[in-house]
Amino acid sequence: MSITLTAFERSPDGGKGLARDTRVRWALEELGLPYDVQGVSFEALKAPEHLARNPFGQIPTLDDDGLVLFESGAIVLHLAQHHPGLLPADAGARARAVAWMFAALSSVEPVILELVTVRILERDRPWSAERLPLVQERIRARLVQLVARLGKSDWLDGAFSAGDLMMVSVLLRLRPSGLLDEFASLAAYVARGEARPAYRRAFEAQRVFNGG
Ligand code: GTB
Repeated sequence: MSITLTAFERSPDGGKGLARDTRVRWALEELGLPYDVQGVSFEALKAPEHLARNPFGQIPTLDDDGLVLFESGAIVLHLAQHHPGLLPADAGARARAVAWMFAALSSVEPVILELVTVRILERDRPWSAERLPLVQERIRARLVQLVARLGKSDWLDGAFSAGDLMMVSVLLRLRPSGLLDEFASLAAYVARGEARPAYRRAFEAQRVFNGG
């Protein structure tokens, strides 16, 4: 069995774990699967060899014994479906865990990415300052909903699952903004994820890889 993950040759975050290979590394560590990492330069991302792996010229991609996948969500789902540890055995609970993965990627991550867009990419636009509070309010609205659902539970639906792995990975992007700390139960939820030995191993591996 041979698994190769692609990651930035050197992540612009300098090893803070914000690039999306970290969530795949985390899944691989949770599942106890050995893997290699191939660093890809920004130039090589858009070259034919990598575009054959990912049509959008992005990382991460995964080569699992010749099966090449892109999209971090699809990669984590593939791994979780083929190895025990990240999806419950019960069919209903399994479907709900997958729903939480999709929720993280399509209902929570997009509003969080808007914050990156307005704060960094659109920083110099005249309307940027006016747009920022709107984006922050949209994020808060989602976080309030997550707080309500999480309640006093450790994880979103029973035992830790790929749904939590994805949700924690997405919420981590918020930490520098201070928004996460406005919601103590969510901050604690993210901290529980980060405290998992598999997350620590994944974080450390990407930190070393990126010279952080
Ligand atoms: N939907 C895809 C997935 O989930 O796999 C999105 C993949 C994606 O956005 N990949 C980014 C990429 O390859 C890296 S993770 N970008 C290069 C390009 O598009 O040319 C996004 C990212 C990049 C950098 C930081 N950082 O330095 O803080 C954080 C997150």
